[in-house]
Amino acid sequence: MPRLVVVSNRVAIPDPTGKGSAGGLAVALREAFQAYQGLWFGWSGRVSSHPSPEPKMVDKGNVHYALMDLTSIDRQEYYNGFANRALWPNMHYRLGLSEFSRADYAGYLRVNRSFANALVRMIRPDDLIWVHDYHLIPLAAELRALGVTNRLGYFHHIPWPAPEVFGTLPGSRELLRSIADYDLVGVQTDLDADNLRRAIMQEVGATPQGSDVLVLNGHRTRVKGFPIGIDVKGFQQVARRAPAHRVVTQTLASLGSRSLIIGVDRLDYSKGIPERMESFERFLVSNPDQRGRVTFLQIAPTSRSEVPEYASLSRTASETLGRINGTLGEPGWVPIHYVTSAYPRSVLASLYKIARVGLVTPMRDGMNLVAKEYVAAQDPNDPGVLVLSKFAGAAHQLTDALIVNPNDKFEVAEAIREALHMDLDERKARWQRMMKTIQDYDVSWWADAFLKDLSGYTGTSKARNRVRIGG
Ligand code: GDG
Repeated sequence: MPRLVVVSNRVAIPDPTGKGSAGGLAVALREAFQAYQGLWFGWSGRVSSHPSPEPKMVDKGNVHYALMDLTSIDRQEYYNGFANRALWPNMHYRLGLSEFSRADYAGYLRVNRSFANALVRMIRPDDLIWVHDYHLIPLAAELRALGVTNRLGYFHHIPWPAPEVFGTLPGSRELLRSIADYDLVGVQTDLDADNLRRAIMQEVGATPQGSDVLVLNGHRTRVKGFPIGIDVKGFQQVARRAPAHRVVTQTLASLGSRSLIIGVDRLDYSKGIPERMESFERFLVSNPDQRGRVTFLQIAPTSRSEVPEYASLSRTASETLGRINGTLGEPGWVPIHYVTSAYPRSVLASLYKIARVGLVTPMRDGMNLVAKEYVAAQDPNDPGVLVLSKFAGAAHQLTDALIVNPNDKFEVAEAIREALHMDLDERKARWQRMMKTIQDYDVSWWADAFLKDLSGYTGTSKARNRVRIGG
């Protein structure tokens, strides 16, 4: 049996408090590793003036972690710079925010090369290698240049934009050529797959073979949608437990008979947080009878605070919050509660369950796991309603949510009204259909489907399809 080697920008060593890293990738991979043993290689999150070219090894449970430090220039150019100031905004259709710098791009390529140099020494001939996300697009090309012939897979967690959008980024052709060095490229939706295939064909001249395979310089790459899921059972178990945490009991006490609307997102401009607050404001203005009867809680853990656009978003969110609470609040009722710290998963699950409405309105999102977690946490006998942006990958699957355009505040406000007034039969019917989808396509399905495709293994049972580590 081949061994599984996962490579991602950050390596998330399990944190027993449950707070840890709030990123969706960390959550999904941690859950995937429950079933798959192996090696997880990536950045430790630490900066050092003279990082060792060899990773530091940590063994926990069934996973060996290989951790690389970066210099502060690496972090600035590779992570804050090219990955998060050029690629991230471009791939979320925010061209006005995309800042390209040649130095940052060189830093991005340099870190990918140094990761490949360290990783190549650890790879065994039959290892399956699964690389994650936009920080590491050139890794396959670097590994191939070092003679690696293993099966190489890449999963892209964020949207792949239309070729006309991606093509505005300097270096985009080189990135498309290097992504074609992977054997399998997974994206969140069929739309993303179509965008990426078109770009590789139009920009670097690959030829199609069948519906999802492209051939470039004699190498075949399959590009396909694998919508990421959540650990549904695990999340339901957490949600069923009694709400013991102070935050949950206080929220319940302060709500009284009011309805709760919840939003949970990293503080990121792709998530549409100030826009969502303004939609809620529009709802209160259009429905004055609802003032004092509903509270919107937005949990938004701070993220990427060294990147200037995130600092600016933080100011905008606070200003929008202050303005709305100042103009619409009343003694004894604050319309929007806004917190920027991270909470344990069990607290999130309890809050999702209490909330009548899950408000998930990103401007663009690869998938959005919060939408799925909100559905999983609901009481089957009295489920809440999901309001979901049409620009989240999740909207391709959760078609029984109230689907909205987050740019249209009137439309979102109307969906909030509809959600709060929806009768029990309709809430149950919509929830049951969404629940079936998230159960059928949970995180184990996602990892199994990707790895089965990558390894070319064609067994039928779930257990046989699993890839196990040799030691
Ligand atoms: C990227 C893509 C794609 C949030 N706050 C806390 C907390 N979280 C958890 C949520 C959820 C995860 O973080 C966020 O996942 P998302 O999918 O919503 O978003 P990104 O972080 O942007 O993830 C995204 C994902 O990768 C997976 O492929 O879906 O499109 O952008 O699980 O619950 N967790 C805890 N405390 C918090 O305060 N413990």
